Amino acid sequence: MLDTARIRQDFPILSRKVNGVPLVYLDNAATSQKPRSVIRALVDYYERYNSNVHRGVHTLSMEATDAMEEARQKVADFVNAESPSCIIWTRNTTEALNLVAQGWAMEHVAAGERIVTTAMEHHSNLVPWQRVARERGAELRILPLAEDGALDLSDVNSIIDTRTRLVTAVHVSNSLGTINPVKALAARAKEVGAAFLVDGAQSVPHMPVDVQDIGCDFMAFSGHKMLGPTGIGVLYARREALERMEPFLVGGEMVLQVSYEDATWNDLPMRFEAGTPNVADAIGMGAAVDYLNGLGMDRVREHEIQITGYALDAFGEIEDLDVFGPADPEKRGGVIPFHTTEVHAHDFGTVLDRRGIAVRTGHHCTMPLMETLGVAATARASFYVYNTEEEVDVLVDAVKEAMRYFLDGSR
Ligand code: 7TS
Repeated sequence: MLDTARIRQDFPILSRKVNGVPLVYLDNAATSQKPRSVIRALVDYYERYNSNVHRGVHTLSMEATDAMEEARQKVADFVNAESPSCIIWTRNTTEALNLVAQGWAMEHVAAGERIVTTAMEHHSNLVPWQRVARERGAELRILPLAEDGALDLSDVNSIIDTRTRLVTAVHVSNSLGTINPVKALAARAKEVGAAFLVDGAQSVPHMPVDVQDIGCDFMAFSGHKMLGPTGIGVLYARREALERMEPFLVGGEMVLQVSYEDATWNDLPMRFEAGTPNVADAIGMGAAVDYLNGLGMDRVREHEIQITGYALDAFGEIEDLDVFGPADPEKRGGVIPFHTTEVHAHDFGTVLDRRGIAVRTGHHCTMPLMETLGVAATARASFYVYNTEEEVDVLVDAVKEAMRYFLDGSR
């Protein structure tokens, strides 16, 4: 098991107080906190070797280039990519997904063909496909939700058919916690000759992820949700997929030869990284990967199953409170969305904040899913490596108190 007491000492922010009480940070699906080693890597870069990369022959530039490329290698190894040239730096998951939409789908999806996504996607993995479908005259199909918060795959073979060019799915839902069977979806996509894209924003930070084992062509994820800095994300792409992709930003860094009339593209991965990259935050993301590797991703996942199971049991005992997503903690990530008709999600958020507890409230950028669930909003607690069962107790007490308060008030 993870030694949460020791881990917590690595995160300076966890010792602060909010509204006079210790912070209980349970908004990790939105963004995670950062360990000292990540903060130090950023400061170290700016204090010792801040420089532009891939251009200078001077020492600082070479040091910065080496550090950024080392971070790329670390990220590649972290998800078992074939090569660091399959790792493209982006700003975040959203940009990585849009890169596939603009660079790949706009090129390869034709009128009358199909793109398939799921009913539980974050807007970032839905809206880009709506646009591609509209502009290319393609059809967007949705894999529906089953009763238990999993995907209903009973019609998967007719929804993903031979006219499908791209299948995409979130690996772990940020609104339900559901872990989707991405390996099976990859196999079906392959059967019909479609590309397969995984939104790994909520999986890569929380469990061992192996892109080759899954068999995906693309995977998108963000540094800030995995103990790294904001402003840095990743698109993993298989080499063959990258070679069939067009850059959607053009300019410096991404070219090989330029004349007044024309230009040729640089090698991979630089072809997709126009302009000065986010050197500092890429290096910071490398430090975050080091930290997670130090804990061991198997143990990170184990901790999450344990704390999620504990929270599900405790929430299960609260009358009139609905918890969405699969009942089995083995089948979900550390995300607990809860809802009651008695208390508005935002009121939960406010009352919990008074107790120092940070949770997310709202639609979590999954408005169509909220409609399917028949709710306007949920409150959501989400866990990470530093969260403890004691913090779950504080949360559960505060939720009970809020329900008592609003129920009494409404009588
Ligand atoms: N995909 C999933 C599954 C996500 O959970 C998020 C962010 C994104 C994509 C977008 O990531 P970004 O780094 O590009 O913003 N999810 C959340 C959330 O649940 N609350 O705040 C952000």
